[in-house]
Amino acid sequence: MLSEKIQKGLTRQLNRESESSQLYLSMASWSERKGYEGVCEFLYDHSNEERIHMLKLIRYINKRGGNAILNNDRMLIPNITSLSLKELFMKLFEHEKTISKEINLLVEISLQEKDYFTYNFLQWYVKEQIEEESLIKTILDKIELIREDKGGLYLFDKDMKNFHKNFE
Ligand code: OFO
Repeated sequence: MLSEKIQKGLTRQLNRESESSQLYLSMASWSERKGYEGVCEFLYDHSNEERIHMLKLIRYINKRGGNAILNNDRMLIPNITSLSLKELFMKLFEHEKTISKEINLLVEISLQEKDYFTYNFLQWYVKEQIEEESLIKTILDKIELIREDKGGLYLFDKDMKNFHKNFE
């Protein structure tokens, strides 16, 4: 059984992952409308990944006799319509750093509660967050290099189609 504290923390996290999925999805739609064919594929793909992160938590909570509750009343989708591509990825980078902090906090709680099953389960998320932060930072660095260069932007967008797969 999960302690009340762990149940609360895991539930919060599953809702954060659901919000992440929505955030990437809204950005995918934005970039599709802007004509960024590669960027939008990357973001649509990543939205699906975030949904998998959420699902893993739901299945784990239920398997441990908890109650996985989806509570989408705290959507954090920012208004992105006036953002540049760089600002969009800066927002994502900040978002991923916040998620990392939350995962770290959950790990801490699992140790306080002496819930080593949950501690072990969370190690997948710890590893994943290292990848997530690094992935978005790498993309931001590329955008920084390109700046206003239209040709560079075109090639960057083309590369983004496969970037996700190549990174792993
Ligand atoms: Fe679920 O890792 Fe990104 O947000």
